[in-house]
Amino acid sequence: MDKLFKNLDQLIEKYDYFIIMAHAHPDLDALGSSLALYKCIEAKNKKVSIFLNKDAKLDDSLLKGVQRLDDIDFVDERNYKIVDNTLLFVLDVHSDKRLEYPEILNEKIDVAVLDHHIRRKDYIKNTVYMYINSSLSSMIEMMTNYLVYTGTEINSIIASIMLAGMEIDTNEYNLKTTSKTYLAASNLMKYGADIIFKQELLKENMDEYIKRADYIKQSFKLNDEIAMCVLTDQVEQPILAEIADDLLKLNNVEASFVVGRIDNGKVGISTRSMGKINVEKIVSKLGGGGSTTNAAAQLDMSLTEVRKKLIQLLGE
Ligand SMILES: [Mn+2]
Repeated sequence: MDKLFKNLDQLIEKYDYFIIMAHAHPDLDALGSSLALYKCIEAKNKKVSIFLNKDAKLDDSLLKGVQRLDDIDFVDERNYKIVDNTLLFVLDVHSDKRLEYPEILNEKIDVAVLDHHIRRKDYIKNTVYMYINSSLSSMIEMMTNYLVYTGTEINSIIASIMLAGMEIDTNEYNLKTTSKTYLAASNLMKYGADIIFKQELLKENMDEYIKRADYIKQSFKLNDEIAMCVLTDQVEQPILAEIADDLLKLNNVEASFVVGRIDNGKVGISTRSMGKINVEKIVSKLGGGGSTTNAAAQLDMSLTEVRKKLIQLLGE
């Protein structure tokens, strides 16, 4: 990754002011990696802001983190300013539609993209720099390495946020986790990550937990290996993914398929696999995508139709 870091050093050298922006509905990987990049830029005596609407309805864990940060310059759509020689760093996302504030791309501004998601067709065009490495566990793994490379120090609050973010993105060190991921975690501990604060950040709402447990109770096995859950309530797509993750933790589940109506009026599918069953292959037949062990789709069909179609595909 040294080549990437050399490029980042050169980019930071070239511009005077930086805005860091991640995806809409930011998570701890988005925030944690933004904070690390912020500190690296600041250490080079350059001006930098993180674009995050602190008044927007933020995820609980994100709010707990943001509240503990005092020396970070946050901007949002109401007060951000673009000066001469500004670079927009886009982190943890590379599709224009998924940006926290896509309208910023209409400004005359240079854009650099750093991401760890599988490359999509609707990536941001005309960037001055783009680095996408979907084999990386998280943006935090990338940015922890950049902290080490540049010798930049961070405080215990940021280190804890980063450790929590990496734990979420790897699904507790199960997904895309390599020896380098653990090395990054070890480095975050060296920076003073606090295990208690990290646990605070990862605590979840009891009602949401019970609701998810209810859905899991309604799940059924399609055969010896596949678990399925069909949600009758309308939910947000991340809930489908969380249930799919939970089902995969159970004995004799090689793959999990979760289907439910989501907020945009479509029917969402979230799938997870231990590796033996290629869920991407199945979901791609319905217009979705992802990786062999983690894939999703959104369809303009009724819940019953999707369920039927999916069971039929799984039967093949
Ligand atoms: Mn991420």
